[in-house]
Amino acid sequence: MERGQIRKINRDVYEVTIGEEIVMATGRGVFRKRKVHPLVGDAVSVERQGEGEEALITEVHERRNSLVRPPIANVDQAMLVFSIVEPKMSYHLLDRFLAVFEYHSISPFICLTKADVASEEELQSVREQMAYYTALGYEVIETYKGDETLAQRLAVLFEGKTTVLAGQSGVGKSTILNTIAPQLALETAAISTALGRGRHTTRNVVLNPLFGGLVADTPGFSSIDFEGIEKEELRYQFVEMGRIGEGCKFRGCLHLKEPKCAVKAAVETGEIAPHRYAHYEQFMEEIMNRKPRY
Ligand SMILES: Nc1nc2c(ncn2[C@@H]2O[C@H](COP(=O)(O)OP(=O)(O)OP(=O)(O)O)[C@@H](O)[C@H]2O)c(=O)[nH]1
Ligand SMILES: [Mg+2]
Ligand SMILES: [Zn+2]
Repeated sequence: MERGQIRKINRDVYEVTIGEEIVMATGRGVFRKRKVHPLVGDAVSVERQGEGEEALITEVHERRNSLVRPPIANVDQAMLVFSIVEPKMSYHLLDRFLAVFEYHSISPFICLTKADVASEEELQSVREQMAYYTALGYEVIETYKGDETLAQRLAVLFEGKTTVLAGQSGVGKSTILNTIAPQLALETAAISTALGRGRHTTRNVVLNPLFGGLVADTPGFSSIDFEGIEKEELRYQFVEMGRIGEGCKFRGCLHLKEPKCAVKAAVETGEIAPHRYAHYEQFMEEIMNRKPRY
């Protein structure tokens, strides 16, 4: 029995690295019955079979964390990729990503792309907004096509960690990885103007060794649900609310309609950005209206 890690999945075949070696493997038959779904990032036990045969994954080890979208396990941090121009920057999606990754204890940071094709106004507006997120403690980096300083800047952030890229199709996730690691030669494609959205060029989640850590390129996605986040938990995923909410009159204050709410007072003074609070209210409503899963 050997231990390895799943780096890529193609239908029912798992690419597992065992030390320096890459081995193709399939899952045990009982996985299906027991609803075990191995994910990229999973630590697994592998049993080699005869010559020319695929190895067998016999066990999926306990996960530190896992996501449904993108499907991946055991990650340390997420690089949330947003394009300033096309697709347009969405603060709703940014706050959604931040809440979900915070909930899973996956440290998020923000990477803005396409600064080369943004207008002065667009750049100024996004930088103003980002000052708020920087103050919350989130690292924000900006990049553009052919950015020669990017590798150096990301090496520091990626070193020794497992990082997942997250963002809409067409924001430039694969382009970033090609810029900092041309040997990966990932496929990229221009956004289809007919549809006004990306084309989902990247089809699989793949973990690539990079800068002494691992980085996962992922297919683009433009929504992520709050599966697992309860209405009492959401407030702690907005980092400023967790802190300011300690001043609320009621211990269990959800910062909605309760009297003497420190969070609502902070929205009034502008200490909490109104758009952040509006997103909190929207996400709360979504969670409260969620159908129970039986
Ligand atoms: N001008 C400019 N174009 C960029 C930049 N980053 C990416 N692009 C272009 O945007 C298009 C989409 O880039 P991709 O890297 O394929 O996007 P992706 O996020 O990997 O998309 P999916 O794989 O579909 O999720 C390509 O035509 C890139 O050349 C940038 O910083 N500036
Ligand atoms: Mg891609
Ligand atoms: Zn409150």
